[in-house]
Amino acid sequence: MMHSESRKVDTVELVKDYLKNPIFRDATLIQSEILKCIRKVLDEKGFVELLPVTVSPITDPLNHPHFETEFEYYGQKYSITKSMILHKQVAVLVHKKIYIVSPNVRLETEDKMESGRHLFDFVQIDMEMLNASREDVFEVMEDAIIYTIEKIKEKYPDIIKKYHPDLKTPKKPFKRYTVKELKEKYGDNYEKLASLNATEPFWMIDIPLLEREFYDKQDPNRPDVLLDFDLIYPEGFEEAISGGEREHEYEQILKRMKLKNTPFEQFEEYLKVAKEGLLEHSAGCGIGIERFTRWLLALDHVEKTRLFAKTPGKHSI
Ligand code: ASN
Repeated sequence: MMHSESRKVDTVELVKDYLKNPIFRDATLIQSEILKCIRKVLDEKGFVELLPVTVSPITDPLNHPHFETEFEYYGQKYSITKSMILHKQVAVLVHKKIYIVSPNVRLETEDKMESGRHLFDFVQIDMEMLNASREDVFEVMEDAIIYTIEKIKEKYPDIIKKYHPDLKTPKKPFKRYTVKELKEKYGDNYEKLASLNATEPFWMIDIPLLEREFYDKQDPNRPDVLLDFDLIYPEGFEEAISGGEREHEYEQILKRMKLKNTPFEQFEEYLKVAKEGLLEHSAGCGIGIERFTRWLLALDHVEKTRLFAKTPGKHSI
């Protein structure tokens, strides 16, 4: 158990830090520009921005240990959204290209306190495209990242010079590496080591079947891997994006749930829609806004990228 002192935050000192430490001002300014730039690219490509779902009886089961946020309201159980993935699969039937600036609450365990990459309340821009492949998603996100970096370097050269003077604008197409390739080269700690060795962001593709949830599509030709991906930042900043092509066929979703002992009851409403045959093939992803800010400014921790940040295991306001 972590000593309780390490959890405590002196709120008055924190507010004083916001006022005198330029990091908070600089990082929130850059973050505001990130939001504007990604929105601009997605809007120009014909995406429709939807409002976030913050509570629902169904949410992302996630693939790592965490605490639940369940509460009951007039006889129905709700959770705070961990990601809007299951809602995106439905929303994309209404508009073919969608995105949401989506707050997610994931009650991470305290061992994530010092990872530098985790907040238990964070925001991702979650996008989804109907009838699309992962290549289509790469194209959109590469444009969004390149445009954002160019714009920020142009508009805030002094801030970038101060925090990340050697920040390079990546070139399209970003490189792709399979998990298998990375494991062979770097061993078990492949994500961290490959990130440390890279000088530009790269796509990590073909994640093994059991390492992701039932909504990411199994490759029909190579059933031990998924048609999904992460984007990895260079210089040791690790995961930027995760996404994939989606399972939409009821039988396949059930099979995938069984493989990981996912309790059907929790996804009853989602399964009803899938059983009715309403879901269609789609692909999409989410980009973490605090992590993008952290990388652009080469900060040691995402908690410096927002006011009132919620660090796993720590107290906060
Ligand atoms: N946003 C991710 C996706 O689209 C899901 C997640 O955040 N777990 O696949």
